[in-house]
Amino acid sequence: MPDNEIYQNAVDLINNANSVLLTTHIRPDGDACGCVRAMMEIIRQLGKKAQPLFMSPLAAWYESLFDEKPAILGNDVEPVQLSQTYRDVDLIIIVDTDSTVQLPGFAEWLPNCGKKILVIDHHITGDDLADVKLLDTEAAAAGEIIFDLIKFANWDITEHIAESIFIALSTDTGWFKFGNTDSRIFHTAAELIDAGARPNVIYRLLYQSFTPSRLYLMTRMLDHLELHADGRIATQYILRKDFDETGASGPDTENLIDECQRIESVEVAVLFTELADAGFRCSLRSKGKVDVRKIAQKYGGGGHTLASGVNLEGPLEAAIGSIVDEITHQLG
Ligand SMILES: [Mn+2]
Repeated sequence: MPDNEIYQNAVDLINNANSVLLTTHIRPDGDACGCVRAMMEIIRQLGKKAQPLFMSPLAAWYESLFDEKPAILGNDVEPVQLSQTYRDVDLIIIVDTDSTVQLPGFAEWLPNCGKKILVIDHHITGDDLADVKLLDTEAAAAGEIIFDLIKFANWDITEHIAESIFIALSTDTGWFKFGNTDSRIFHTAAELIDAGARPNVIYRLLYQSFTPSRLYLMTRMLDHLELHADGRIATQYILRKDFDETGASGPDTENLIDECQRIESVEVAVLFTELADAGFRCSLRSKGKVDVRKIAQKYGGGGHTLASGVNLEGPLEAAIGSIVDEITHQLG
């Protein structure tokens, strides 16, 4: 845990604020959405105004956590309108990232926005966007840091807050099965259950709420599965036409990459998703032997040792070839 002084600085920033804007990285996952929702509740509970702004659309199962559809940059608010739209905001809280490339159209506004900035993050890499940064790289999820902050500040953990943080913890650990699943996360989870989080309800929301379109998208992806390097690397891809023909959307790809990890020989799973404008989003997952963050970083991306992502230009065959070469190199 970082030292108490930084936690106190974060509490002071929040106590001194009247109106808070909350955001997180593009393609928000469960940790990102759970943290935004938890912090929103905390701030409203303190009698202050809190509003979320996301960099890209939320998956339906995360959107359902919010009473009102949260604003999306580029859809509901244009980057040039940020100063005007959020003129009464005096504090910006950014969760689960401290990286400019993860906040496209938003990060550029920060240096001259004239507002205090609090970052709550557990990633090793960062761009020093904050006045105060709560960084805990040992935390399995940013939600763990928010939990520590709430306890430090003695704020109430309502059922909603417990549920939101439980979503953050459970998704960043792949429902408590990735290598980052430590005793701390189970202690935290236990406290959240005591505070009202219902694991069975959350499990159903997260993992048993597919639309038929999403399942059809998964079958398309599995049709494109290919094994390399004696079955140690699995590559898959999803093209724009797969989205169009199945009726699925971008957020529907979440976690689909993990399916092929059921194959015993697979050490690294890679999913290429064709982007609407150009190129591919390449997501990487490792069972432990390969540090996939290094590979993502080499091409300008980032993430964790076991889960990372990077945008690559096409053509697809060339992108697959480069990534497979990088992984093969590390596998030795
Ligand atoms: Mn996270």
